[in-house]
Amino acid sequence: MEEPHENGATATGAGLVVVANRLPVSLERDADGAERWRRSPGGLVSALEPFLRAHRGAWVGWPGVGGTTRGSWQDGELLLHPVGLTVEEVDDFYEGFSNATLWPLYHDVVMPPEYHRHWWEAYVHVNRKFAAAAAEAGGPGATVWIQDYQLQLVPAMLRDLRPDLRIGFFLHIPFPPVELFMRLPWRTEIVQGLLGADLIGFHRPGGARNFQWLARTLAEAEAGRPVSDVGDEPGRLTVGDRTVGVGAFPISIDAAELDSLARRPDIERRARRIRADLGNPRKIVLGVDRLDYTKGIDIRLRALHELLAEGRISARDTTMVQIATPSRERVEHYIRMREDIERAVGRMNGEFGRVGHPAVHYLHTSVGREELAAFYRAADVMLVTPLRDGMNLVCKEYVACRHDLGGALVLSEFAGAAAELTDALQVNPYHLEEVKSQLARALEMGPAEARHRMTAMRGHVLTHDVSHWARSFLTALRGGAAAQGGVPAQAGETVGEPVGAADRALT
Ligand code: GDG
Repeated sequence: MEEPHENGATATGAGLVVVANRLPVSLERDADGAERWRRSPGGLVSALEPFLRAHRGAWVGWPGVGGTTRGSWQDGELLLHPVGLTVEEVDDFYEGFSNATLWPLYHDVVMPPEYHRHWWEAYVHVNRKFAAAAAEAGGPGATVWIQDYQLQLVPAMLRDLRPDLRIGFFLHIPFPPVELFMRLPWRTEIVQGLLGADLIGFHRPGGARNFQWLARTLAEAEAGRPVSDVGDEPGRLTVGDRTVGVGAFPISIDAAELDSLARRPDIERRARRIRADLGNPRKIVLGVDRLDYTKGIDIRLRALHELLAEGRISARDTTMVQIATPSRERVEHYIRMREDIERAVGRMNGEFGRVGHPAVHYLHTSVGREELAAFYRAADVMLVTPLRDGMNLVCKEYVACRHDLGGALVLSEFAGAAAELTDALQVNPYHLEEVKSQLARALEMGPAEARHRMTAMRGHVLTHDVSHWARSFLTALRGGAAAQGGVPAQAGETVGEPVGAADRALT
């Protein structure tokens, strides 16, 4: 990465701006106070960065360390525009309102959300900072794409500052059932904040429909075209003299990149080495998650425990690996959940492990991307059991890595991905007996059935990749804004434009 340098590019402004809680680079501070920038890899970054670079675009976000302030800088073709947060803002806006109010509320209240007025005030204040930074970064008539639950007030704030902009918003987590959303003391403000966008995207049509209902109920929006289950054409709402698109845009991964990574001989060798290091068990079961209470790690451990206790499987020939990436380590619920999971792992190993052969290998760490691909290649069964998940990219990554058409996927029906990966062995994670029986079935699945299921899932994942996601959102955003240029929104109207050369740069 180019060494950051101050740059005056904001004077003219970018034509395309992404606004996300985090920048695609993180500032890290050593114990002696020295600061270093590190690229933070991730699906969103790899999807949007080439596209942004092709447009000489800008990325607005927090650099990841409280208490730093610095100006924007150019990184090659990309303008990075940091939003500095104080340590208190990180506590109240990020760990508080974003991760201890909105995150559990939007994930079916699997943990009780906390409602604190000073957290909300920090959320409003920080959203205003992001809106101001986006207003500064965008050139005349620019397209601005705001990402995720931390920034739901930014669309309306930005529209007030810069009515010339075309504004899109995408929510990466589930949008909750209306009964749950209605508990939020600041529900109207959030809905009004989102309605500042020209297009609001969700993973699933159900979330988009919930939002349409709430917008009509809380913000006097008028119903336009309903959200349909198929196609990229969004539903519509009318707010005053504006039209707002509301639709489902299921996110995905860079499937081709992962497919070729997994085919590399060194990754194959590493996968064999992993199997050997685990003692060449007959079956390897894998879980890969951020250590989060929504991911159902406890459920899969319980299922494995009971299968072992009932003698339906044996720790002599079945080994589980759980990679649990550290996450939100200062939030109370996460501290307790980590203790519970580590206790469950310890109990299982105490009961079923042998010297040198634990039943569960638990890695509380983040592994490199190549290592991750090798684990996906090595695993006979992938367990993805969230209680609720907006999409879940891990299951798509597993599928992308299985060019050998081997391996079985056990997938929660409450992950957004379940609507697409219908050939997975689907489970209700609240139904322990079902999780057990599907896990047992996956462990016994014959190669012909595995091949049949994996072929169907790969057919979907390799054709519906992250570029497809970004392109369909941005195309709908252009069409949506164009429709507002004169033609009033009507049920059944056609939106969307041909994909231009700039959009093709994404692929
Ligand atoms: C949110 C929504 C939605 C995990 N451990 C390691 C590692 N990872 C990578 C995975 C995957 C990503 O992190 C996790 O993505 P998920 O989609 O599974 O989950 P969230 O982080 O909760 O993401 C989710 C997503 O946003 C996108 O919209 O799908 O529903 O909650 O890419 O591979 N990567 C590496 N080492 C690890 O140890 N390299």
